[in-house]
Amino acid sequence: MLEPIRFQRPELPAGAEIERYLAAAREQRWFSNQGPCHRLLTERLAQYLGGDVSVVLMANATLGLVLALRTLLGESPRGSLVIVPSFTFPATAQAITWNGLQPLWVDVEPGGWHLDPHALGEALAAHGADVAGVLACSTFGTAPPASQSEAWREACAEAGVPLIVDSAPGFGSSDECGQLLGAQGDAEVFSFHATKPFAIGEGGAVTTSDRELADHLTAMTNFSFGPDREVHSPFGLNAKLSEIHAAIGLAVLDHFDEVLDARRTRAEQMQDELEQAGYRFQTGVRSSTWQFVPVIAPSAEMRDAVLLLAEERRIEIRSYHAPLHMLPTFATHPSQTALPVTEDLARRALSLPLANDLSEAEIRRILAVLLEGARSRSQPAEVEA
Ligand code: T4K
Repeated sequence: MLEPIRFQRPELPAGAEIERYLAAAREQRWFSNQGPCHRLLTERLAQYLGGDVSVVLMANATLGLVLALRTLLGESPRGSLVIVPSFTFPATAQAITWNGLQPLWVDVEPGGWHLDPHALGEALAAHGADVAGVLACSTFGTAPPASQSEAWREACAEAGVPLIVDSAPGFGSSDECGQLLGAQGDAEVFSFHATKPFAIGEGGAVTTSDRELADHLTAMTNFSFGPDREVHSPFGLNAKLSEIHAAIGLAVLDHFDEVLDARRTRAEQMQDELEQAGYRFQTGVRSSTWQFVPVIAPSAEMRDAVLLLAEERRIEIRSYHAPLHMLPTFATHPSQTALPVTEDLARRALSLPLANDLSEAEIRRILAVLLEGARSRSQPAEVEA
């Protein structure tokens, strides 16, 4: 019987590589609350991003989103609506509702599957002062084209609302100009969860070009204590990254370029073969971090056939999460208009397995399922015709 292929199989650095950094925390007997590993990782991640943004480490990206929304939209936001795509992971919307705000779903554009700038403009115009802010997403970690990111920024500046970008899997991705993610909007949020390319177990970061905002967010992660030991906001909480996770992050960073190379080589091989068979990939995906391999099947029927065949062949190919506006939990929140692109992409979406060490034989097994699954659905239609 064939070995199963898991959707993901994360790796952490070897113990000795982690211990090399953790030794400083042991020596100082300092294991949380911004110890030596935390400080070094903050500095090295900012350098990795080019030195122009500040990095605030978080216990996970969900808390990063909760705090970025709370801080940027204010403790009494001007409206309660946060414009957000529905084609994303539930945590994006949960961070909004945790703040007592409500999502206003907007559509994505068909090429890159990011927040459609045109739909954003319409939503801002239609809802005016009821809009508290915008939460755009790089749901799959791929950078939007520079012009699109700029269009989001301009629309938000014109409307006078903050822009936050959830780029959870995208630490290390760059756009067509080579600009690394991390400088989008007023703040950008990354996840370092085990299943992300920058995998440390649990963790995340908020990046921002605004140093004052970074200091404020840092205090928020630590119960909003100021240097005077006074509590400065009732909304502080504990969102600190521990020293052991920071030590893992430092060890990950030492080999991160190799990890990205390994993921890109494998994903590009799949992309090259699948595009020839009619499967579609996101615009700009070549310089993504590839948390997994997101792909759009030529039709919903082919997508379903692939999922069935994958199960038979013991390969954990997934669809993607249902669009959030279609989930009962979130369905009561308003949509700007119908979301035809989101719904079409979701019906045809496939998420293919990826791992740093996915073997050639495993890649061939995955590709065989996609190529055969697509053929098995197209055959009867051709016969009938
Ligand atoms: N925004 C976006 C756009 C996100 O995608 C996410 C997280 C967030 C915000 C929030 O970030 P965090 O607060 O988590 O930092 C996983 C992750 O749990 C989740 O972090 C991630 N998105 C999401 C896309 O993927 P599941 O429910 O798919 O995980 P699960 O348990 O099904 O595991 C996936 C695969 O990995 C399976 O094949 C099992 C395998 N696995 C998993 C773990 C944790 C392993 O082999 N080893 C492991 O240690 O959500």
